[in-house]
Amino acid sequence: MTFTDVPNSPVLNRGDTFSRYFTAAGTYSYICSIHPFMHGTVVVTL
Ligand SMILES: [Cu+2]
Repeated sequence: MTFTDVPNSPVLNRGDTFSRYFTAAGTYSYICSIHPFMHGTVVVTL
């Protein structure tokens, strides 16, 4: 996953998991590095 900020994930295969710790509230968009049409958003609230 490529986030609009860092850190990004390595390439993930089916069934893989990835976690990252967000230290600030906000809306973080991400895309699949290989398939840019695969995208999502993480909303962090305090
Ligand atoms: Cu993909």
